[in-house]
Amino acid sequence: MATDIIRVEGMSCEHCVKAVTQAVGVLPGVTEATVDLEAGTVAVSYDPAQSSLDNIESAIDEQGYEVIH
Ligand SMILES: [Cu+2]
Repeated sequence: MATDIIRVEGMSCEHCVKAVTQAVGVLPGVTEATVDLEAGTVAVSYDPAQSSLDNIESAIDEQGYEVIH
């Protein structure tokens, strides 16, 4: 199990929180996705054998938010 904190730009309201939480939450192996709106971060716990950090970042990107490295 891995936990990563991903910085995301463009999340501004509860709609964004829901969109990102859902998009990440449905990925295989993801057990927890928590958005911190104030900090602009998403904390993700996942099984690296099922989803990679790249997959997770792509899912956030597809929702229209920018992942910051
Ligand atoms: Cu929003």
